[in-house]
Amino acid sequence: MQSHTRTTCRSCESENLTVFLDLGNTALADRLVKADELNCPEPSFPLKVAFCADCGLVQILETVNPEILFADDYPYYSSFSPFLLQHSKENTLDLIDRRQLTGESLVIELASNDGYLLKNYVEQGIPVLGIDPADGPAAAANKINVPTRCEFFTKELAEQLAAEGVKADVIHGNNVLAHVADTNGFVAGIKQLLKDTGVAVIEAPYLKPLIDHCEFDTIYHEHLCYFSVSALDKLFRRHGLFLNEIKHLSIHGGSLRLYVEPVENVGSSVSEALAEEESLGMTSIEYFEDFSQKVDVVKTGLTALLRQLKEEGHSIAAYGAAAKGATLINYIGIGTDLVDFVVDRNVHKQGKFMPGQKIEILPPEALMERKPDYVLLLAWNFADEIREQQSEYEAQGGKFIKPVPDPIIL
Ligand code: DWN
Repeated sequence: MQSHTRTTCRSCESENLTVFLDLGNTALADRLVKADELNCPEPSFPLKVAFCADCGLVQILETVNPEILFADDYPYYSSFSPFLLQHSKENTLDLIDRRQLTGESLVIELASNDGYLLKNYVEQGIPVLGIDPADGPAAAANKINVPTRCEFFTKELAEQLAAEGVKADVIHGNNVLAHVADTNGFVAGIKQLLKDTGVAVIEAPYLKPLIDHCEFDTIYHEHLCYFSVSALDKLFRRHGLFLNEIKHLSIHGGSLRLYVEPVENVGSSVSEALAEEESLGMTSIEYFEDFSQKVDVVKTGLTALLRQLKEEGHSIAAYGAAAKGATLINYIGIGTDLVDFVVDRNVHKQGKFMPGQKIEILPPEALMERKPDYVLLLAWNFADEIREQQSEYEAQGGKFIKPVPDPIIL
């Protein structure tokens, strides 16, 4: 099965779904094209976004086979972002203190990637277990002594581990809850694997900034769900878990860190967010009805800006072979007629080509070698970090373009 189109909600199984955005048939955002595949047909799948009137979950309707999305050759390695490494270290040190973790504790991370987060516990002598289906990142984690099982986390795996006496004091799950095809099974697995005194600490992009800042490029086939606090609250309660605390994070364009426990102890951070979403109307379709028009305003504005720069004789490159970058260039139609190349620090991406538009991916050094007049920030969520890193490029007159929420030259 390459993909399946749902007609019911991923969380509550309701049929009361309304599509409010259609990004068309789209290439897979993290399926970078190899040089010897440039003339081969590229798989693409529908990318429609719907709202569930019964539980409020925003979701895409197409489920692409996870084996295609995440298994072999998955190019995303978390450790290529120094900001993300620091962000994760602070999170782990805070939890070691809050939960008084010791050598008798166990920390499990779901979608543990290359060990970027669990390594902080290993350094403190706290036992860990990583679970990630992508063979490259899992192998990289095992190489730095972060014990990692290269497989998908499922309710069945949770039951198997629990039967072996494996129970976690802390379960991490960063940028994974939105990715799993079996949303309910995944949450039920967390419940199965968590000690009664344990906590699941989950990070996921937050729906509110996505809509407020028109971050439509963060929509791609890996991201099946786009979470509001109210939709998350209903999802966890369905499985005897309680969303007791949230923290708002700036990472990835605006995320939530969720603290989920088997005991109900809902704090003000959650009750305030639920009240705000209710008052804003995020629990009804009207909140989303003009989003499609907002997206087309960005499409028109960015296309006009890039075309004007090209007509003025300027050269344009892009920074960040990000999944979000694939959505942006493919929905808007930004090809090699406008952008000469993309740069990215991830060596696993260099030498390949962007999905759909097939723009070549080079190391960041190409910016100083080729000195494009403008660089489109496809990884706009790391703008500060990238501009600091590329300060010499800007000092010599290079300019960055931020595509969302409004296309601007920085
Ligand atoms: O959910 C997901 C998010 C968290 O990460 C995954 N499904 C896929 C991925 O999405 P993305 O590729 O849009 O995420 P990033 O982390 O915004 O991508 C940034 C890209 O930019 C990476 O390819 C790394 C690269 N990069 C770089 O070249 N130089 C990043 C930084 C910070 C840099 O300095």
